[in-house]
Amino acid sequence: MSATNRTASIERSTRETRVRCRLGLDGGGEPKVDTGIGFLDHLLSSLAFHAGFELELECAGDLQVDDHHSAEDCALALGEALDRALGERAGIARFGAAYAPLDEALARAVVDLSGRPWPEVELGLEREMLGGLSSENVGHVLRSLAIAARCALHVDVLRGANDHHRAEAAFKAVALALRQAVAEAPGGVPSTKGSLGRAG
Ligand SMILES: [Mn+2]
Repeated sequence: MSATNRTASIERSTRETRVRCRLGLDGGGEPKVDTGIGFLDHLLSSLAFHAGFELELECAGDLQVDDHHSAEDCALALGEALDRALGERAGIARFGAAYAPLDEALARAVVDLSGRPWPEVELGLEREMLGGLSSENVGHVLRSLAIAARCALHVDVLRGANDHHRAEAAFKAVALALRQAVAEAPGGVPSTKGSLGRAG
C-alpha cells in the first residue's frame, strides 16, 4: 500500500439521506464538510483536520424529520470510507491512544483497527442539543463510525463543564488516536493472526 492510494469514495443513498464521502488518509488540507447540521460539520471537520485526513463529505438528508438519519448515515459513510481506504490493513501501526484537552474539558480515545467493530463511548453530555445536533447523536456518531470502520474505539470524556467543549475534545482525541493508528509502519499485517482485512 503506498501513501498515494489510501483513499476511498463512498456514495450512500436511502429514502432518508444521500451521502457522498471522499476520504484520503494522507491528505490533510482544509476539510470540506456539509452535512446540513452545523455542529456535526464542526465535529467532523475537526476530526479530519487533526487526523491529517483529506475529507469531502456532503449529505442531503431528511432534516425535516430530525437530525438522526443524517448524523448516523454521515458517520456510516465516513467509517466505510475509512475501512475501504485501509484496504487489507497491512503496513499500519494499528493502535492509537490520545488525550485531547479543550480548555477545561479533557477527553481520551483509544483505537484498535482490529477489523472488529466495538465502540465504548462515554461522553457525559447533559444538554439536549448542541446547535442542530442532538447530544445523544454525538455519541451515536462515534459508535456508528467505529462499527462501519470495524475498529475498537474507546472514548471517555474525563472532565469538562461545557458540553460543546466535551464533544469537541472527544472528536479531537479520536482524531489524534486515528492519526497514530493509520500511520504507515514497516512490516505486513500487524496481527499474530496474519489478517485484519475483510477475509480475516
Ligand atoms: Mn468548537
